[in-house]
Amino acid sequence: MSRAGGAGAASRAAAPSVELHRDGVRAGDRRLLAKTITLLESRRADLAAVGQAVLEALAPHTGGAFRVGITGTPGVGKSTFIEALGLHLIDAGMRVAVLAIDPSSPRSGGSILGDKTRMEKLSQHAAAFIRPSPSGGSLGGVAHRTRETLLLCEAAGFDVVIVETVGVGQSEVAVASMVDFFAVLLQPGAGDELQGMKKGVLELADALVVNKADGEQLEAARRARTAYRHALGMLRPGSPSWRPPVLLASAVTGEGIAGFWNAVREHRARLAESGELAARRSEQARAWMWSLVGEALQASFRAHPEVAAALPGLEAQVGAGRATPGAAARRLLEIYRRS
Ligand SMILES: Nc1nc2c(ncn2[C@@H]2O[C@H](COP(=O)(O)OP(=O)(O)O)[C@@H](O)[C@H]2O)c(=O)[nH]1
Ligand SMILES: [Mg+2]
Repeated sequence: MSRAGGAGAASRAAAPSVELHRDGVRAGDRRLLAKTITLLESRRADLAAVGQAVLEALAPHTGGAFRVGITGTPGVGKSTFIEALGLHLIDAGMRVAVLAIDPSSPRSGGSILGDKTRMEKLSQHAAAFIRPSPSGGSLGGVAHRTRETLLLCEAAGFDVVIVETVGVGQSEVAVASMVDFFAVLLQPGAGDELQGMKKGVLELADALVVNKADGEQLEAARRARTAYRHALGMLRPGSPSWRPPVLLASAVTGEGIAGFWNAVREHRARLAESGELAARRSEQARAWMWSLVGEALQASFRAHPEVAAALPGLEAQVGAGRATPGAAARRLLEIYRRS
């Protein structure tokens, strides 16, 4: 018994130290930053709890970065654009973190890992930190981990945190809900894309960027810009102090990269002045809290033994139209509340 107790004490002693990780992240140590993120992503409750404790300890040091989201269909050039932008910012003396949200990413590594070849220069830079999407889990879970990582990167002193997402599902909404500036990258051939593009995504955008505006595609890109300006003109602006611009960019020529960053800075200045930046961030934080509450409640609901026992039958009845969803939900909640 005392032996077992001794072994337990030894393994507790070996548990990762909150202070060590906190101080490491604070000092901008990328290795300890990566380790802390791994703790937060851990499926082991004890390790995840250490990660949460580190995050809590660092909370006073968060909030200092430009938070920029980039979305667009696969192949539009997000990773290439982010690398060019990242190198531009590093040239200007900034430190840049790149995170990804890819709910479809397999366990073996997210899309951004596959893209790492395209961010080769950036990933080798001492002033850059690139982290692929957390793997597995729901979009909600992946988004929560990415938010936490974003905060850690801020505590580590990164000046800019860029969150990339593939334009699938609701991942754009998830990214837009954690950044200050949300940009949509578009292909030079506008017509079809306008048709296929979810209108909701246009409404979320703080800027549209027609990418690959180079070589033979330059003319098409200019036409696309006109078409998108028209499309945006028909939307009600989301902010009284900002009209989303439609920009041209090319990672090949470098054209438009500096212009994009100027737009981000201009947006920041105006929304900071009007108070919208602070309002946006606090609304995002409140929404995040509620989403965590919702997830925890649902987990506790599903874990309830009697609910779990009743669930398959009731679900089947609802599916077959033999019970209404409302009646089944009331029944389940009754069972849940009973004990
Ligand atoms: N001509 C041109 N090609 C580009 C540009 N940016 C990216 N590409 C190419 O487009 C393809 C997809 O780029 P990638 O960054 O992986 O796209 P992602 O899937 O959106 O991350 C690659 O073959 C890139 O070389 C650009 O500005 N101009
Ligand atoms: Mg990519």
